[in-house]
Amino acid sequence: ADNLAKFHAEMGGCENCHVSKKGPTDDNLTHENQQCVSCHGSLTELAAADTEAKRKISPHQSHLIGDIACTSCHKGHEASVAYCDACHSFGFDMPFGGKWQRKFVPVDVNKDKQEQAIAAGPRESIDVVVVGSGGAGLAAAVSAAEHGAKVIVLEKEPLAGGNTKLAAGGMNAAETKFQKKLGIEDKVSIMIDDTMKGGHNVNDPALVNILAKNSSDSIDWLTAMGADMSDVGRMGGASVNRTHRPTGGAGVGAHVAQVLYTAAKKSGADIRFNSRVVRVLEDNNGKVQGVLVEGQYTGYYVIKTNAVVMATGGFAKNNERVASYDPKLKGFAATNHPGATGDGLDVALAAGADTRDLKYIQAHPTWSPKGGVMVTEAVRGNGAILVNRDGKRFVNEITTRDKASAAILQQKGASAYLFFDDSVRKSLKKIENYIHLGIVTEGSTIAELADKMQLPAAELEKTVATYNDYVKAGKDAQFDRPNMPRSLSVAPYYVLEVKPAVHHSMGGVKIDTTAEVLNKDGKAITGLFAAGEATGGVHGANRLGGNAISDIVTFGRIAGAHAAEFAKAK
Ligand code: FAD
Ligand code: MEZ
Repeated sequence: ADNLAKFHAEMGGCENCHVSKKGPTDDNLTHENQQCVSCHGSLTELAAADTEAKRKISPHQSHLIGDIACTSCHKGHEASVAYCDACHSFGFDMPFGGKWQRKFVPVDVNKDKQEQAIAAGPRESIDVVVVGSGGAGLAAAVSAAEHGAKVIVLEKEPLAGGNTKLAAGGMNAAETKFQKKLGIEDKVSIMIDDTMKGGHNVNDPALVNILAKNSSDSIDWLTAMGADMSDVGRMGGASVNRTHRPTGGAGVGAHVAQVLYTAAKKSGADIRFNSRVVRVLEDNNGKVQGVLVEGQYTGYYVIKTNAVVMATGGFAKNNERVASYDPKLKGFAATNHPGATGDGLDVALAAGADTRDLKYIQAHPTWSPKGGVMVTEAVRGNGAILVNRDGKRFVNEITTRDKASAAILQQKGASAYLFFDDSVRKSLKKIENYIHLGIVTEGSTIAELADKMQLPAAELEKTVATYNDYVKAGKDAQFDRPNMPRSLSVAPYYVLEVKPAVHHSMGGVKIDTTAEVLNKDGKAITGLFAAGEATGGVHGANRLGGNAISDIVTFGRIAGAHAAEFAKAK
């Protein structure tokens, strides 16, 4: 046997995995995954066995969320590939394993089959279809259910969470109960000013207004569902600490996405994986009538609905597309999940949506080339500094991302080193993940660390001593860094190499304040809503760290509520 399917068929025929010889009956591969678990054990059991075997990194334990199907990695009729390898390179020894690769397949392939499925008519009907199971989609699904709608969520990837599950640093919100408890004085108006300034005033002020005004309520909404958003830190471009995340500074995205996923499931949402929406179907007047789905195993089919929420995220992982809007980013790595390719944008464009700000694409300054992962801005927010190959600081570390990325690219080798001490490590749980991944170098003294990294030891010691003097004086005389929460003087010390990677597409489809998608005449497309990174206008030319999670929760809620109300009124 040269693949898992043949291997299993030799033991007991196709029915070893499938209900019948005809193959899978749904795109979640529900029956097939039950078969895997019944023979091999659950993910939790397999992770426990990995711990017993003292594997440092277990392929069965991760930051991924939701009900992770065995078939996300273990494939029957093709080579099995660890999903983690879309970002990492763990090189797990998988049975019948292959190398991670993903080719972008445009949404308009197989036109004939698509037309046949449309001609066959709808297979089912539902109040609201949500496209995408990231934070915006799941928030929309929960909110639509809260407003009385029955919901189907369609997700093209084999698992939930999109980019949301990767979010690290936190969610921005102003005038929250958690800020109040910590004595942080903030105002909705300051969040608006920071967001507009960070976005170079290219943002749609009406959308920014909604973002900031609803941010505290969105924190409360998540908290009421069981989220822990009690730790408050600072991201670049913010005037005050307003970035909310779980206790101790744990990653925000996997937590929020899991809370929303659980709530969406509880609300009765039917979440279908391996299910790509390739077309929004409209009548002759441009009113939404349904969606055409490309089920990876069940083929093309139509769902009838009058209300569709496009929550398909951005396109930062599609470098061809990125470079077509911003040629400077050609060849750059990306921080994003593999599904961030922009097919949702193509679907919305075909449905007549207008777009804005597509040329504004953000590079995150601190991506680790060693680990293939983004290192959260919260590390800098909590006190880390950036140094170059001469061991010198060169920028206000918590300036906005466009400026920090540009400054790093100007350094020798177009990369920099993130330096911090043990007090920073202890202040932020997320750092443990980077240590676990083996991408951080440790030294018991600054000189030892510098030697390990081939950095000039005396210069690095001088840089750190000077920075510590600034912390004491409360003023960064060199780069005017506004927040210096702690001096860097507790051994051991840590360093990792970082460079910019494509992170966020600020542009997307145009929406109004009710999350309705607008066409080129500025009119709403009846029944089409959108939220999250798929949209443009909230972040202008440059997004502030922490504002995306705020955006997707608030606008996801708004889109879900309006879609449900619209469906009810039909
Ligand atoms: P996503 O979460 O990306 O979800 C979109 C989903 O739609 C995906 O699952 C995708 O597969 C699916 N999809 C796409 N097209 C189709 C289709 N045609 N049919 C069906 N499904 C489709 N922001 C912050 O505010 N704070 C942070 O700390 C933070 N950290 C980040 C860290 C990383 C590593 C990354 C990559 C981003 C981070 N961001 C952060 C940004 C933020 O996570 C994203 O902007 C946000 O989560 C996007 O949410 P979304 O729901 O719009 O899209
Ligand atoms: O908003 C973001 O993208 C963010 C805060 C990322 C991070 O550095 O953690």
